[in-house]
Amino acid sequence: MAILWKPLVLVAVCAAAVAGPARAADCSAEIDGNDAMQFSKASIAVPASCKQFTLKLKHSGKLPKTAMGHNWVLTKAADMQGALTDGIAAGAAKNFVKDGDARVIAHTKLVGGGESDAVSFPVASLKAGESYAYFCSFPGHAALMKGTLTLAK
Ligand code: CU1
Repeated sequence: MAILWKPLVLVAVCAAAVAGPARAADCSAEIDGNDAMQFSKASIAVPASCKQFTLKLKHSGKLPKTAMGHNWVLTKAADMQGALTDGIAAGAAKNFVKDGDARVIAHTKLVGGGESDAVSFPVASLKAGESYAYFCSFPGHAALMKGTLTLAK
């Protein structure tokens, strides 16, 4: 009997190996912000095969958004500082994002401990080879809370 089932196991292992790369691209990512002013990811790769990409932001801490609020803002890396400065000036009521800021590709609202928010954006708004940055625009947070986003092949 032992000789009979061995080829079956081999077939199953091969099938799993083939299924891996062939499965549909993951068109979403989840990122965590915490009470220590940290994001759980330093980079995100968006598969080019996705039409829309969804980012879910979760605040895993306990502090209220007035003290330790987090958002997730996406811009070109070169636009980050300008969008950040204008976002901070816009204030908490605007989620620290300037109204109609064309540099901002996508952003969530500001969330406090235990809260979450999600944003979807068209992958066509990203260009291959361009360097994008995501960050939290709550005053003072972007020094630590930032990462890079790229369009993956
Ligand atoms: Cu933050």
